[in-house]
Amino acid sequence: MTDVTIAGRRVRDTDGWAPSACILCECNCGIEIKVGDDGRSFDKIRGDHQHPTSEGYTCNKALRLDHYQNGKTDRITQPLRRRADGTFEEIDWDTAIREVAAQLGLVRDTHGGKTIFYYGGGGQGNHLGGSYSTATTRAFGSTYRSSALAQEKTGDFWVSARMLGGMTRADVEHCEVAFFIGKNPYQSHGFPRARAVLKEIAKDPSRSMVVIDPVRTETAELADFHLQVRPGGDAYVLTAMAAVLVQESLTDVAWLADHASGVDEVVAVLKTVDIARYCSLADVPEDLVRRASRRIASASSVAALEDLGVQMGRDSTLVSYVEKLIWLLTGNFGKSGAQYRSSSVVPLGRDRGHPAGEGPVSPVAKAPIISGLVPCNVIAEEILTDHPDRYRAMVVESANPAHSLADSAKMRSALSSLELLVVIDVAMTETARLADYVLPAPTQFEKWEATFFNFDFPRNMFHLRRPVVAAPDGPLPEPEIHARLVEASGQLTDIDYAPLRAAAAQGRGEFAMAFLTAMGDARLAKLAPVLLYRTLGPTLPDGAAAAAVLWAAAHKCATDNAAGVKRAGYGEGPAAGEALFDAILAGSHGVVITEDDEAEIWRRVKTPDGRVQLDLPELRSEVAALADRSPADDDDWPFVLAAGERRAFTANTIMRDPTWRRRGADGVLRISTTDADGLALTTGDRVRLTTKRGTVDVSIETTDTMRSGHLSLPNGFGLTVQDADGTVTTGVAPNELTAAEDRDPWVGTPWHKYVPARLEVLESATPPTL
Ligand SMILES: Nc1nc2c(c(=O)[nH]1)N[C@H]1C(S)=C(S)[C@@H](COP(=O)(O)OP(=O)(O)OC[C@H]3O[C@@H](n4cnc5c(=O)[nH]c(N)nc54)[C@H](O)[C@@H]3O)O[C@H]1N2
Ligand SMILES: Nc1nc2c(c(=O)[nH]1)N[C@H]1C(S)=C(S)[C@@H](COP(=O)(O)OP(=O)(O)OC[C@H]3O[C@@H](n4cnc5c(=O)[nH]c(N)nc54)[C@H](O)[C@@H]3O)O[C@H]1N2
Ligand code: SF4
Ligand SMILES: [Mo]
Repeated sequence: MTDVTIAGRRVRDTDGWAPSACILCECNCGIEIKVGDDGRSFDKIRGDHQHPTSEGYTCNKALRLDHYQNGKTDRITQPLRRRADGTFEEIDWDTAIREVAAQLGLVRDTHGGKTIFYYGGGGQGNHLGGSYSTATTRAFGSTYRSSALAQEKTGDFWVSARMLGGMTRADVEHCEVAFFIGKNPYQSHGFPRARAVLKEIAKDPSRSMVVIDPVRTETAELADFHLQVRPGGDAYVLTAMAAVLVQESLTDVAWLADHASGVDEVVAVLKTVDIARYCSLADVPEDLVRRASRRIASASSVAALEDLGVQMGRDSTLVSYVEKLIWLLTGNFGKSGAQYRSSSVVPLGRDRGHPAGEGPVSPVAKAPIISGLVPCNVIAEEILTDHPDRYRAMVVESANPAHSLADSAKMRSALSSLELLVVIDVAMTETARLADYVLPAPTQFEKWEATFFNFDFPRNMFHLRRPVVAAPDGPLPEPEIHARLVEASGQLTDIDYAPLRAAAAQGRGEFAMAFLTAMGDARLAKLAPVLLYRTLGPTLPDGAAAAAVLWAAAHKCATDNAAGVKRAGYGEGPAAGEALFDAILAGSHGVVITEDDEAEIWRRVKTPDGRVQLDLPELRSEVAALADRSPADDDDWPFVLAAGERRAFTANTIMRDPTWRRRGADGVLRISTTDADGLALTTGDRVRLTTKRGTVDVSIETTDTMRSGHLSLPNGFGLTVQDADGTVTTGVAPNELTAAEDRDPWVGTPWHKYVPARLEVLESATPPTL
């Protein structure tokens, strides 16, 4: 095999396999792709053994990535402008950029830049382009933004910031006990080599797995303790577990004395908990809850992972808090196999941790802004109002909010009522179809790309991916789109670039000095990403201009994590930042960026007294108040629907070609065998599913893995793509059924896993209604 050259650059290893990464979940496993003779098709995909964390591992989904690159995806390759009749016309880039910039400028001048809202910035595989968006938003005076993180992780961010000074992760690979709460890593992953690690834990008699999930998932099947909780009962079962630790004197008193504040306040509440009653409210046997809690207490290390089952549940923030109490009361932070705070090239979840009511809020709904993100569930109501501060224009980049946010009908009407909607995407998505302008980007295999989801310990890594195939004529990479928009705003010109370009031509040291000087100018500082892209960018090898922003990020990483970066072999001082950046540029299979020890974790605990904070008074009071409430039962809605389950072949909305799925093509509604028998239903029958927000018809699959009263629909379905024969819609879009107002009282995250529902039988022998 010979090298392949794209635009004069060698991009393939000599044996014809090009290193890249899977872009379908946050793990971003390293892969190698063999491109066919046509220069486009992905003939073969295999795990990349040189990748520092996945080490050759992939799941079934990576092998289907050709459907993203070459499938029926409604790819867009020219900028599009909406005509008065709602159809689109192709326009050239100069026109597109000029008009978009003019219209953003008009909204800013008429209503203020704060009425321009930015959404997205990357899916599971692409954050590099979105990192240039801050220059665009600042150029047009926009301040409010959000992304998918504000419908899943913000409760966790808020609690973690206040208890531990920032986001934590779990070292599942090395733990004695793995503890999964509303998380099914067998399908959804969430840590490297998940299936292999789960199997290792399951077969090792000295290790255990505890799972809290209403479904006997593939993960629960491997567990030693499966607490098959009533949907929405998590606050009770977790509080019962924390209470067992306190009431059976299983807490790590010495560790708490050394490391924690606020212990007495929390212990006082947990002492009063009626464990038997809470277990019965959660519908989990008390004996099982006690045994699981004792196993956690006796372990040398516990890695706990909560995810959407609770983060999109009714008590999500409360549950995030109690879940952390359990591992903190047992001393499971700051050591191998437990929770940690990691290094990062670009940090996520940068919340300052304001107590409730004290932090920034959104302009109309006054909803708390966590980590800079407006809660997704209030976006539509902040548009559909006559409030003077309502959002009037929106830029959506690499996201599909018309499909992925709660209440699609309301979201569609909000997006349609904007004065301006600009969408930057690779495909004509549900959101793009509502846009005034659609700006096409190359796919993630046609450009330099990276994710910022790297939070491993003790070795953390970063993977800058090279293009694998050539982009078609037409699309522009996101950094180029942002640079052109900023330039069209008139805020950056060649005069600003000239000194930096001259310095870059002399070398990185000279560039660093010139860049520092430029950052002293507030106007330039706020546009830094584009400034880097236009000046340092062109000097980077192999056309890696998009990586320019990583130069500053690498320097910051080396300053913030000096010891870890040094241990990873990059030296010290400013030279370490340069060495790290060069390694990232050269390391096409991913590179280790830091080698941490446990002291590093504690150094990152930036709480006021440097100790972990157990007592968050508002949430402690809510734990105490659990005694006075019970899970709601509503005769109108005999079922609870989990809207958006991860299955073997689901992937948010990045995989638009329905034929990518080898199994589960229809996206069936799962229902317990008990309930199906009661309705005389069987797999393949059709039902009408109704929630307060919508009604859909769907095929069912019966299963004995589910509790009676529980239903589940997969995520990523209900996409409409153009086919030679017209349009095809596959399965049900979950957010036709969810309501924007159903959200967490603390941070506004949605209740997608707790949607009250009812069923009618459509096609079956007997038609009763439950
Ligand atoms: N295959 C696949 N993997 C993915 C993705 C994908 O689309 N497909 N998406 C990625 C993304 S973006 C994310 S955020 C992660 C999400 O990963 P997960 O959170 O693991 O995924 P889910 O299947 O949405 O929810 C997890 C579990 O919550 C359970 N659950 C439902 N209701 C409740 C409840 O009331 N209490 C409890 N305790 N559990 C409940 C469900 O039964 C399910 O097993 O997955 C990532 N990985
Ligand atoms: N009911 C319900 N709703 C949910 C969930 C659920 O469990 N239930 N899960 C939620 C979760 S956890 C998440 S993370 C969100 C995800 O929802 P979103 O954040 O909206 O993201 P995706 O569906 O991944 O959409 C990514 C978009 O990026 C585009 N794209 C792909 N590659 C590129 C590229 O290189 N450049 C650009 N510019 N665009 C590109 C794709 O075409 C697609 O339109 O969905 C959420 N919605
Ligand atoms: S675990 Fe599977 S879906 Fe996630 S990145 Fe790896 S191969 Fe892709
Ligand atoms: Mo997600």
